[in-house]
Amino acid sequence: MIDFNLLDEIIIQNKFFVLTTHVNPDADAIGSEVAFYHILKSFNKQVRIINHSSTPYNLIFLDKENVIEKFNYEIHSEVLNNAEVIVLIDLNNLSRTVSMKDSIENSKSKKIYIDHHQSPDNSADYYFLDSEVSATGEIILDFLMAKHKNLINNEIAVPLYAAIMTDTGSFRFERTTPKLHRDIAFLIEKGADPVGIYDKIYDQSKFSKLKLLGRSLNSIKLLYNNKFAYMIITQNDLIETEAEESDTDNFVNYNLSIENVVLGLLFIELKNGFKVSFRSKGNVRADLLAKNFGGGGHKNAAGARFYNQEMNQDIINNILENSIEYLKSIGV
Ligand SMILES: [Mn+2]
Repeated sequence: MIDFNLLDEIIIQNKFFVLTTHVNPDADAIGSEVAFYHILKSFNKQVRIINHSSTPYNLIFLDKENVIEKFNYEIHSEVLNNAEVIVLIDLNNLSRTVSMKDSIENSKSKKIYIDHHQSPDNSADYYFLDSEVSATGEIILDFLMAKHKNLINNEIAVPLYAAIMTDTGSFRFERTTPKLHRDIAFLIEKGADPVGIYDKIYDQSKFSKLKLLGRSLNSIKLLYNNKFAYMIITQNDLIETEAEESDTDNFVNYNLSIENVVLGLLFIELKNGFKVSFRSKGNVRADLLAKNFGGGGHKNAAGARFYNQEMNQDIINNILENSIEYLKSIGV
């Protein structure tokens, strides 16, 4: 159980907060940051949001007041050093802040994690973690429902709804509980519009994204009695379709839409390395697989990044073989 009284105390006792999140932020990351920003503002705190990555184009509407800044060492290392509290949202491993990591580590500020992933590192002073909930946005919503229900207005309801809608796969993943639906109903009463928010996030894609999705689907291969699927996106695919890395969000889930598939991987070649997303069904543990390669995540959704490593056939085969060994080991 998260100690929300402690979170309250930290808010009351400090004046200057910097919020940040992980590389390649999703709607849970951005929505939770924006919601927490407004919570702190309603306590008359000084708040800045500084991220390593720019905000993906389909999530810019969540940052209505345009308060999210992109990290620039010259400008922001001093800001991070002067912050009383750095709030790390939707991550629990400092390396996920990439270019900001050293400045955060060296800052004399208190550091807190608000997150729903497993296996946190020990970089923070305070941990507000719950790996049993669907989204970091749900932790923030729990905090508000427990302590400050009256603060929930449109400015907070919209980003929290977006955070939770996306991390629950539009309210269908395992942790979509009756309690979550009841709290979401409250957000809708406070002005979160399910039709409009879904449309902005998922149905205003650039054509380039759809072209890239087409290529990814074309690349799918089935292994291990058709229970294991994977797809590959190369830099060439990204360049030729003019799509962006953030466009690939959710592509990996298409693997699991194939009958009998219980494990799906997506390999994406980056400018300086590559990343692999793991998705699974039921008791097949995506997080354990990702962990073999220095990554992590949730039971059924995880990832690993390989910096400065070429994505060649050998390393792909190695990861595929490792995955098959794992499936064998658990008797799938
Ligand atoms: Mn999340």
